[in-house]
Amino acid sequence: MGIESTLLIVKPDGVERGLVGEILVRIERKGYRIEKMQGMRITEELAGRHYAEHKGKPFYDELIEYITGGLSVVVLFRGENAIENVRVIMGATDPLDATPGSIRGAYATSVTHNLVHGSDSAASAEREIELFFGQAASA
Ligand code: DAT
Ligand code: MG
Repeated sequence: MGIESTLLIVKPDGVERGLVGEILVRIERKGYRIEKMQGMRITEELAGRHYAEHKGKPFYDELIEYITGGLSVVVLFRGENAIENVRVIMGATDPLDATPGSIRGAYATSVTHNLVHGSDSAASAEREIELFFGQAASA
């Protein structure tokens, strides 16, 4: 709650499909501001640290292959209740469950290729921002 920072990733399918602008504009128009942004190909090492909580799950290998398979755009958004609101704008993890007005509900068809990542808690946001932008960025 309050003014928060959160990490959003437009995953490789979003970049390949030319949806970066469409995705970011929804979050900007809701009221959040881009503080940092970088295009990068996420390495296996970074992907493994980012998705450490999912290690050992049946979808883990596919997830790592997908997130490292092309260019991603990594964004630090900041504003009032940013963490929870960005998750709402993204929609549920499985696009079948996502509301049609959400990013995943509007543009994604598969739970693997679900276009975006967003931090799911204050602890995750702090950890992920540090991982992608370094400690100074998460203050
Ligand atoms: P979210 O990305 O909504 O935070 P998560 O953290 O539970 O969801 O999972 C991370 C990613 O892993 C998710 O965006 C897509 C993939 N994933 C999750 N559950 C899956 C499943 N049952 N089958 C295939 N991929 C899955
Ligand atoms: Mg998650």
